[in-house]
Amino acid sequence: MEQEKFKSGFVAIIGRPNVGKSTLLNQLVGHKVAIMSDKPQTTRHKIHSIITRDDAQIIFLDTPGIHKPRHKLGEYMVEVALGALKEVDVILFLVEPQLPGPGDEYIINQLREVTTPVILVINKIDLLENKAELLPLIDVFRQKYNFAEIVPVSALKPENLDHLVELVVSYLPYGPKYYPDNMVTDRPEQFIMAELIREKVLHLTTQEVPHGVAVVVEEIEPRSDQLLYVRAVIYTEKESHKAILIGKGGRMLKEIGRLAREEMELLLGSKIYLDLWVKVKEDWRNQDLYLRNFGYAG
Ligand code: GDP
Ligand code: MG
Ligand code: K
Repeated sequence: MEQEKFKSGFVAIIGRPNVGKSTLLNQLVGHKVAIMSDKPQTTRHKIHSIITRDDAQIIFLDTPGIHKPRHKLGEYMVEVALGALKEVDVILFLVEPQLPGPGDEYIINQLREVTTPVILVINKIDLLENKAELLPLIDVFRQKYNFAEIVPVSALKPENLDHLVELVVSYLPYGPKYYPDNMVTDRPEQFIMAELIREKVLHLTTQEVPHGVAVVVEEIEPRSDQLLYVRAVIYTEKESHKAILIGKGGRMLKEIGRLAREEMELLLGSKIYLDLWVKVKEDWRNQDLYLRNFGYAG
């Protein structure tokens, strides 16, 4: 492929919580980078994942969910998401195969401020009993916004994802290969480790605990050729949550640590000693200082 024919660009994936943004990213890139959970709002950071082909490089941002903010962290998340939309070449707007709800309408209204081409991705079509239901749905969405394309897919199954990638590439400008071929993310290991631990917390705990949780990897130190020492802290807002996270006789924390460690070892290909702590920081979500400490701002 001639250099000047190479295409490259940035793609933002947006949509209500739980529409399948992380699942789509993981499926497209084929590596576990974005963090999945069955609870909403697990993705707080922009995650860059990268697809490199002979003719193109697509760099994906997994933006935080755009929704009406309820606290400072929420405001920051919306800001990040909207800011990202103006810098990208293509926006993938994910919805479920249902009539647009208030969450979708809110995002569509935000999109009126950007000129970037928006591809509407109707995800989870595997849940439809009859694919003919798609046609009236596509019409409803078409009337709400001037989408560049409308593509039904299943991120999970997967279905129609190759077509989606082709469409994305068709909207990319000619440009350089920004990242080396074998790179799938530009996030440091520290961040990915913290997200893996947070994912385990989300999976193993219930209801009120997860959204008040942040994980910080404070230290990574090779102890030998084969062993990496990692110290991480799970910050929570309440003593009662701390008790849940530690569990009877420390069982919950052990289980979180074991599952996270196993995945880190797979990811990094080395043995890991995970030194995992739980600490209480009251109301951290409303304090800018803590947001900064946790890497959400600045
Ligand atoms: P996000 O909040 O938008 O990042 O959504 P996730 O990727 O975390 O997915 C939320 C839930 O929807 C998870 O339980 C996924 O397994 C599920 N999901 C995602 N894509 C599909 C799909 O194409 N079909 C079905 N049936 N479920 C999906
Ligand atoms: Mg997500
Ligand atoms: K989620």
